[in-house]
Amino acid sequence: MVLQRIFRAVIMGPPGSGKGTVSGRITKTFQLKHVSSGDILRANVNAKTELGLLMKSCIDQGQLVPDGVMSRLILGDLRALGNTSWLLDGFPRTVAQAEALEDVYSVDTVINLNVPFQTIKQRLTSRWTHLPSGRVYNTDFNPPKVVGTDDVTGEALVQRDDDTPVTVMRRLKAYENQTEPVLEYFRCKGVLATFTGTETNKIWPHVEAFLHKKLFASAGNIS
Ligand code: G5P
Ligand code: MG
Repeated sequence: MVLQRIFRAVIMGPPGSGKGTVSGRITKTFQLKHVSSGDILRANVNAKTELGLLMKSCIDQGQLVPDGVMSRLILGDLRALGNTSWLLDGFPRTVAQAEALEDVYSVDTVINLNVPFQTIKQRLTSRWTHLPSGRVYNTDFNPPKVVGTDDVTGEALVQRDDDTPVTVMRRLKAYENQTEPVLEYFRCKGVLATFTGTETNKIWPHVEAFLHKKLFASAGNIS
């Protein structure tokens, strides 16, 4: 499907709610570029850039990276994309970040994955990640074809340093305190769409149908 106008979307939800998983399905189905703040930060940590070295302890402790650093990083990346339709995953995460984004871009829709915390805690300890691409696996839900190996590249999978039970609890607290107010911010703007459930495979058809409707109604398309 080729969109006739630029479409800008955000995906939100607590840590482990399936943002990365659903983003993968959205980008496969629709022509949106996936921009994940967590993937960008982890790429910096992995490459030992100055930013990565500075932010590693913050990420590993389950705390948010300072707003100014984050907004500069993501807005710079979005600018570099030019006139492209995108899906932002993990940003904005505070009201200050949402305001910084809205200063430059108007967001068409915000998909909110509302998954109970109890469901999430079990998932994250069995997550395996391919760092260069951000592809995620789960030993129960979507295991890789070969244990410990990315399906596409054959490269090694790793467990994230912030997926320990203690850090997951801190990340959930940070979400409650700093990110939940962003949902209200977007609700007031009339762009928030919430999808509730405990299984991605049951949530996904609703997200897909919603985006189809949104894109057909607002953008039209040519196949
Ligand atoms: P991230 O990288 O943005 P989080 O904590 O928001 O990290 P995370 O952990 O990446 O979110 P997700 O993307 O929502 O989770 O979930 P996922 O990876 O798709 O799915 C989680 C697991 O569940 C996977 O193993 C998946 O296979 C499995 N799964 C999915 N669906 C199902 C299902 O239906 N059933 C089962 N059984 N399993 C399923 O941010 C990381 C850190 O970076 C910094 C912060 O320090 C943050 O903590 N950061 C920022 N700081 C400030 N501002 C920002 N904007 C920041 N962005 C990042
Ligand atoms: Mg993610």
